[in-house]
Amino acid sequence: MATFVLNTDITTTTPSIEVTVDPNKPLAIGRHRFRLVVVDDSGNVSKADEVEVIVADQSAPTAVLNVQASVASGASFELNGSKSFDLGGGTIVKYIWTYLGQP
Ligand SMILES: [Ca+2]
Repeated sequence: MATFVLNTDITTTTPSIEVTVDPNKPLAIGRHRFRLVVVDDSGNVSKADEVEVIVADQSAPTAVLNVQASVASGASFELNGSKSFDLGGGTIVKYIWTYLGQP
């Protein structure tokens, strides 16, 4: 477990490391780069290897549809999806409405 700070080296004697992310401070959506340099027991230092990982919103949003319980015959009314929400760092950008007829 390690909390990485931008451009700050972390040294370990083990060959793997967890990038510990605070769920309340997630990495931004998009590409993030990491670098590894290794040193042998004679003190020889490798060239750097770098990778990119893509942090993506992989969670589906949740639709929440509200409407008043009853409306007068012939009156227009509003459907409201503003309580819908998205997790995983994304935002809702489209609402798709469908009339399904009478039950
Ligand atoms: Ca999402």
